[in-house]
Amino acid sequence: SKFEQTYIMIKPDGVQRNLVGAIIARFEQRGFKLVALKMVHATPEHLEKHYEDLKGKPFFPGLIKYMASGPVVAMVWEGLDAVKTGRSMLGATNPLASAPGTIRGDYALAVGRNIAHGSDSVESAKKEIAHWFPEGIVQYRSLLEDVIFE
Ligand code: DAT
Ligand code: MG
Repeated sequence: SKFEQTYIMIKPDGVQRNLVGAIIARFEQRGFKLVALKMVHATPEHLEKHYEDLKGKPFFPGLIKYMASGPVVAMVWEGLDAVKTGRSMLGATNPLASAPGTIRGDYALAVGRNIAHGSDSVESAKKEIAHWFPEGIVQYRSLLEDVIFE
């Protein structure tokens, strides 16, 4: 649906490397609508919940430490197939396999420092949006809707 939403998060390394503007610009230019945005220095507990499916993986403690090391930029982007297209814009989890032209393929080298997160399904997007934006998100009509969609 053209109102599908995905949770995109710029990780602490993306913030430190001043990539916030570049990443936001990619989503804006692709045609997505920004519906939520904030900077958060998340607690380990909050991040453990976000990554609960990965609990038990050998890299889990390091992942939580890295994600809690500084602020992240939490965003919700809306548009046609936002979840899948968001993932393809991010590139593969391991930057070694991320194509040039993707966010990870252009800006990252190491799997444990891969710049940004994107929801992997509509169902996890809903969970992640509720987890990061319990206060709710705004609703507004994009004036570009009739130009960007059929
Ligand atoms: P993705 O972020 O592409 O959805 P994921 O959900 O499988 O990937 O893993 C979450 C994050 O955990 C990933 O962005 C980076 C880190 N990670 C995944 N696999 C890893 C590994 N083998 N070594 C180190 N970090 C890893
Ligand atoms: Mg994931």
